[in-house]
Amino acid sequence: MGKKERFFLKIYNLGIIKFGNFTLKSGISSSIYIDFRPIASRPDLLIKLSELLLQEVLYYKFELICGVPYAAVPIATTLSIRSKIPLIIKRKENKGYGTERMIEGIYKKGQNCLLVEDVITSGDSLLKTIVDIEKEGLIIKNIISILDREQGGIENIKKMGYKIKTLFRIGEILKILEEKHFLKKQEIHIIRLYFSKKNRKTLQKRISYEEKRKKIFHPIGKRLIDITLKKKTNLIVSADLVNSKKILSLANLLGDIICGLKLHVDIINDFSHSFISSLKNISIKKNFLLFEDRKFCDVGYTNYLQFHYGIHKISSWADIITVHLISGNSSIQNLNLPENIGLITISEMSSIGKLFDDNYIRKALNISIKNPKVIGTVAQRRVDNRLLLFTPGINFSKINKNNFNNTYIHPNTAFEKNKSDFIIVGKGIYNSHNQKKIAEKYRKVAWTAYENSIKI
Ligand code: 5BU
Repeated sequence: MGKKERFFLKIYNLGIIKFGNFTLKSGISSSIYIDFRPIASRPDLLIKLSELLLQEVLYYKFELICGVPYAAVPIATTLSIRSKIPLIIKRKENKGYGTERMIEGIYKKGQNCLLVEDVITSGDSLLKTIVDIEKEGLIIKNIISILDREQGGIENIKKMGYKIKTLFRIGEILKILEEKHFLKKQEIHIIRLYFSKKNRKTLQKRISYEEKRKKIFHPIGKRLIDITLKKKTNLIVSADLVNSKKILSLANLLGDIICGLKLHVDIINDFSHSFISSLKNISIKKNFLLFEDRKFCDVGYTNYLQFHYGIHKISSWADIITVHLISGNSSIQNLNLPENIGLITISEMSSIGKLFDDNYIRKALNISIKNPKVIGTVAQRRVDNRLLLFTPGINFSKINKNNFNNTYIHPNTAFEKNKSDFIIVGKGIYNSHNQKKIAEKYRKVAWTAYENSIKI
């Protein structure tokens, strides 16, 4: 057994591998979780680890070192102390006051920085960090990580033109642990199942609507998929108009090519229940669902009141409603949701400067997965296969004159990269001179992108 392997057995004893049901930062679900943070409390092991990592990057030229926050920060710090190469610190989020810098430390534009990561899964969070560092004018050519979970991340990063090395690969360390009898029978079973070729393929592959339908038990989730398959449309139009007649005419015009119409009922100047009943009739005739994007965000009881009472009486007509989880599980537990209404949670918003961070998103996804009334979630990343993923902030053009600080992505990115299931388009359609033509274009592009993404 080599030096590297002996080192791994030492850190394994710190409890860095946990078994259970986890949602990773990338949105992928996993039965094993690997966490290198305990090493930070063992200076002797941190020094050993930094020596092993430095050997890997011996021939790389770099003038700065940066760790992906937070797990890799103590590791990068030790690397910096041992190599005498300066450290810079990448913030996870903007402080919101003072200099608002994302990178702390002393550096000059054009300097070459070595990036240090602990675990690579999909590579998405690493690529986000790279974007932030490159924005500061620094150059990243080389990346070093401790462990590759062998779930496509390394390939994704290499595809973007970066050189990446890892100390360990999951397959090889699990083999050592098994050989040295460090694992219980049950643990070996869980690992084999999770990392089997078939499972790896399913984790990387997008799940088709037919397969998702089997995983979703809520009748509204099933109905939405049935409509989508029947009409070959995964397009939801956001009718953010303040006049009820305009909404009705948009619904009539686009009803045949959408699977859902999304409303913000509280912006309609002339709201009335006769408007709602006309809209409901169109939705039945043309076979699409009505989404009320109320984003309930108060404590449970207030959410309940806002949902059932007031002039809008949302619970009497909506097929689907959106809810924030900012006040925790109780925001959805006490809604007294009728069986024929599905919930969409907001795990992450599309706005520039959003406050959602990885931790919040992970917790929101965990609540969403456990609640059978939740049919899906909104997020700008891939999520667990058991949820339907809805993506707003969609436009053919990324740079949009009237973006009002929303981030826009192309439908292809939503389906192919994020494995989204539905796109939500507002201004891109209702502001157009030819709403029907442009909506049909969004439908076609989105449907083709979905079909292409199943083949990947
Ligand atoms: P747009 O005109 O395509 O930007 O409209 C997007 C709609 O989606 C609009 O009604 C927003 O309120 C809604 N939205 C969003 O843009 N971003 C989010 O993260 C969420 C909803 Br959640």
